[in-house]
Amino acid sequence: MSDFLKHFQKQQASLSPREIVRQTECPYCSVQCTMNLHEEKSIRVSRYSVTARKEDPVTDGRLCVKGLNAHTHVLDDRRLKQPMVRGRDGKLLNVSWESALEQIRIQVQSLQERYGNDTIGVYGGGSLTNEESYLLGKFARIALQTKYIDYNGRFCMSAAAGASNLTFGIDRGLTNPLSEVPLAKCIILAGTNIAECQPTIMQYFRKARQEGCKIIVIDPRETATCSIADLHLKVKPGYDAALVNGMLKVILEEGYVDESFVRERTNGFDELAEHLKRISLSEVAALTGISPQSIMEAARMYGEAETGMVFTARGVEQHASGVANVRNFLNLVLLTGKIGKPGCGYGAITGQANGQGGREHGQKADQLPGYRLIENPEHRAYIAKVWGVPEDQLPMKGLSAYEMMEAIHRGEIKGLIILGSNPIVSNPNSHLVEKALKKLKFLLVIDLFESETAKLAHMLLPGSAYLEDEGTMTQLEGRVMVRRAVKPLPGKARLDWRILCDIAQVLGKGQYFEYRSAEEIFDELRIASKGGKADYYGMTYERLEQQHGMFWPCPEEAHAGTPRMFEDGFAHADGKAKLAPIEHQNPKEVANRKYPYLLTTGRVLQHYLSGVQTRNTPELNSKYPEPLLEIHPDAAAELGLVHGGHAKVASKRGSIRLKVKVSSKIRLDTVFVAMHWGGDGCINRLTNPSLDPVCRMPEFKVCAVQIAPS
Ligand SMILES: Nc1nc2c(c(=O)[nH]1)N[C@H]1C(S)=C(S)[C@@H](COP(=O)(O)OP(=O)(O)OC[C@H]3O[C@@H](n4cnc5c(=O)[nH]c(N)nc54)[C@H](O)[C@@H]3O)O[C@H]1N2
Ligand SMILES: Nc1nc2c(c(=O)[nH]1)N[C@H]1C(S)=C(S)[C@@H](COP(=O)(O)OP(=O)(O)OC[C@H]3O[C@@H](n4cnc5c(=O)[nH]c(N)nc54)[C@H](O)[C@@H]3O)O[C@H]1N2
Ligand code: SF4
Ligand SMILES: [Mo]
Repeated sequence: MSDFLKHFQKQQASLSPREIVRQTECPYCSVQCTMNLHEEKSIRVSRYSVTARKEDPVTDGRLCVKGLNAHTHVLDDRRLKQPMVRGRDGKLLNVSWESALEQIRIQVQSLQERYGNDTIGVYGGGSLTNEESYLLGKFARIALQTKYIDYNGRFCMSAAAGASNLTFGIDRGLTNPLSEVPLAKCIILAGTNIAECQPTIMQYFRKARQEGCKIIVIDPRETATCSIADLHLKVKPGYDAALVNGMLKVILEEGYVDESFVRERTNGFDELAEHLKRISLSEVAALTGISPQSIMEAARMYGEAETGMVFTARGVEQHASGVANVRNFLNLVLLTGKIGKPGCGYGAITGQANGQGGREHGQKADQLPGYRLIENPEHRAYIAKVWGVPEDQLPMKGLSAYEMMEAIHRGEIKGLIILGSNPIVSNPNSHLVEKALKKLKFLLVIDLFESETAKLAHMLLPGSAYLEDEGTMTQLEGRVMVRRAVKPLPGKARLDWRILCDIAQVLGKGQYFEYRSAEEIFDELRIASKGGKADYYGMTYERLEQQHGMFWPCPEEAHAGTPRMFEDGFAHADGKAKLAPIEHQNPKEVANRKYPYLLTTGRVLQHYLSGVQTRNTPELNSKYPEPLLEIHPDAAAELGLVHGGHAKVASKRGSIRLKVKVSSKIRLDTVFVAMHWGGDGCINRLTNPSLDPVCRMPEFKVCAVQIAPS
């Protein structure tokens, strides 16, 4: 009997007969805190509540406010419970599954006959299980035979992934387990607001600090995470690479380079050293707004420490130079030899529940399962064999998420199927996205709610929430965990993976999608990932449950998994990592006379992403019911704004009206707005869709704006 079952039975024995307790995992952030869902049955209704699990492998029995309230939206009566089709009058009508599937068949086939297979696009998300991410990629390539598939992780992880692939030859978010954080003697937290975004892992950093670790936070705002900082560098948004060049120069000149590590385990030192000679600390200070003394202090803290870790998140990554920004932080790690050892490593803190697994198994435009590449002939041949199709039937790569929206706008894609994302709220330059989605001849949305995007859909299908669905999720450490279903689906809702199989069936491709359970999909995924970079072959549901999750790569059933990466070598052919000189680039928009302030965007504790789930959770929404414009008191005074008053904020692309929150915690030249609202509260009406040349990440974290009282 598995540990999970034993634990479950023990719990049952200690409860009243009407109370049932089942283990589940939070649907929100990448920590994937496990929790107990209590169901108290009375004659007519069941009451649900949640408690933390002391046995959780990561959180030591902690949950944040989102996790404690996560079940609320799942139980909400506004959940979609029936397939719906939009009538001629624009109203949604309930239809049967048979009728919905038949209409999907007609729409897809007639569009593809007329405009070719690539006229249908697919758009996924990082909340989906590994099994669903895998299936969505297979669905696009086999059932629809379209090259157009991408997902919201493009906006999330792509810059860090791009940098890790270039520097290390592989991309796993955290190179070391969180349990090693307290072994670090210096930690850099750059553009990551852990206290609000992954609150239950703050304990590791607090513990490190108690053990004498120095913590440096790099953020234009003094966030809640700064409560653990020994040094806060209030960088100007968009200038991280410049700041790191300054730190690297100090590291090099003051002798903090680990020479034997650099010699034996890296390439590219000479070019980097040459580049650093040209860096001037006073120029860096002028660009970043950080004094030369603070730059030196930070470099010395990290350089002197015997062990150390660097973490980045979206603050550094969501830029048109996101890959370059992260690569410079990796230069810091490599130059000082702080990787591949206990308490030494790098971490890109993943965002979504399955942000890590979601980027490994083929829902990305250029990717096949196991982190294989769709344009690599050997990779194509292997996956074609697993799927039982001739290799030339697999499409080549398509476009990134925002570029797909542009292709829709140009009329090159006429049908779109969205599973688990709300792109009209989360894409940059959302005016264009709205126009594009309205041009579609067929928009199918599979969701839990009628999201802002679903409001434009021709057809809506009721999908499954985390309590109802089963599958594996790969959390931020690279640990794969099984999440069991603990509740039946509401109304006529269906499991997300089942819906994909049903659509494939009516499209005449049912023979490739004959699964009876998520576990069967996982068993196919294991084979598809075998020999790939993200190798899951050695994991089975049984092993995963017995061991409270396992770290990939895990190439054999006898393999224990890989908690710490790069102990002996990196994943490039010669086993070495690549140092790279990084030239600082200005953000695509800098402050100017017409648009004198810099807008940066991000998150608040109570809400999650496009807000569909958390705005539908009264306990969370009531605490932060509308977007706020965070602005420095001196800037507010100059503009004539008062706390609680309203302001109009405009960029070149659009404007919105927001309530003002005056705060001395933000830089004078910068304002901050959270991303969790659609419609008139959607900050993405303003954001800049300039994309990173390597990973196609948009510049969510900086654009130029003007502000006026309203
Ligand atoms: N409460 C909550 N938690 C979440 C989420 C959520 O929506 N709400 N979303 C999840 C997801 S998908 C993600 S991706 C993660 C995101 O987690 P984070 O990346 O930590 O969150 P953000 O708020 O987007 O950005 C982090 C910080 O970057 C700073 N920043 C802005 N511009 C710059 C810059 O140019 N340089 C630097 N160094 N910093 C900058 C911002 O001030 C902000 O404090 O959180 C996950 N957890
Ligand atoms: N300005 C700005 N924009 C940003 C960012 C930023 O920092 N600033 N961050 C970016 C980042 S990091 C991310 S990750 C994206 C996220 O952006 P989105 O993908 O748009 O965000 P979500 O709110 O997660 O959208 C999920 C949708 O799927 C539904 N859903 C949730 N779980 C399930 C499920 O299991 N099954 C089904 N069928 N539906 C489900 C929800 O109801 C919701 O409608 O936003 C990006 N946009
Ligand atoms: S939102 Fe993240 S930290 Fe909070 S309970 Fe859920 S998984 Fe844990
Ligand atoms: Mo994200």
